[in-house]
Amino acid sequence: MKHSSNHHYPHLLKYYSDQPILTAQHFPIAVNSVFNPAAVKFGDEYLLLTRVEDLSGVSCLWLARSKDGVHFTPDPQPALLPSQEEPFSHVERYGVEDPRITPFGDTFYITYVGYSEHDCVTLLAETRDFRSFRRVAILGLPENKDVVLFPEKIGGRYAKLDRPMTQTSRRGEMWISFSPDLIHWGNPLPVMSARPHRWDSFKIGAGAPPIKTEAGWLEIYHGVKLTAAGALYRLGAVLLDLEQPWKVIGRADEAILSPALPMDFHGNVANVVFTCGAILEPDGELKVYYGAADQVIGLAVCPVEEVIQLCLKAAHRS
Ligand code: BMA
Repeated sequence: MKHSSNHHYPHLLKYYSDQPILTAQHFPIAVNSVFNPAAVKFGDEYLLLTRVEDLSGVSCLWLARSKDGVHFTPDPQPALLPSQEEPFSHVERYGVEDPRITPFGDTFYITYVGYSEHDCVTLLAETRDFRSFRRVAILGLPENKDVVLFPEKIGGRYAKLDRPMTQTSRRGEMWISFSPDLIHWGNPLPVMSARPHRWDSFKIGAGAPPIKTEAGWLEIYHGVKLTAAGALYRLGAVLLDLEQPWKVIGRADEAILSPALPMDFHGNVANVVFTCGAILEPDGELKVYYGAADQVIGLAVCPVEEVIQLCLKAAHRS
């Protein structure tokens, strides 16, 4: 994919454009913001399942379709509104947020976050055709978010990454857990923590669902640093062991995307780049769709091999 030659930006991911690829203005009704999309290829189309915050401040999930991965047209109606049905209505009252899509056979699983007076919980829905959607389960207790499903079973069980939050330190760490049926989850293990004094020093969470590579599961995650101006969100990369994905093979020292464009700085929440979806193309290009400043959607790209090498460089040093 041709991208603007923005070599003066230091990070590994390069902006496809210095303009957003999808904004509130593209939608058929007035909405506040469009951000943090899941991304997947389906037939001959690219799909983004975007988080859309309405004018009352409640988010729903809305599908947008594209032939080229760049020009997206939203569907006439949202895909998932906050549920009115038990048990989901208990945990989605204030909105559904930050979806991730994992293809699994001919089913597409959608992991997402429900927000309510009970704080945030992780949930699972499914679709086969991106026309009708079915909720499957509430995956766990609050406070938890940043939930991604692996696209294959690990040791015979489904596996997910998520981000429980500790109450005393407010630290957010990445955990893995397992399930025989996608409903009952257990055997949790910590995978990765925030790194003191680095760009990901405050909290971290999974971004795109893990991508299988020969070098390991590639996870594009977000990290937060607290600055005098507030939280600063960046993207990083880590390789996890293919058979024992709670083991880190290599975690890149550097952030691979950091707010640098005007749209990353100016929006509802300044200084945020946040991903819920990346697509690995057959030619090795990694397309990372990201929410810019919780307002619009941007696209950044890079050969996947460069991201892998950055992770392996860190592996060899440690
Ligand atoms: C996180 C999530 C994201 C959001 C980010 C920055 O906690 O809620 O949806 O993009 O904060 O505001």
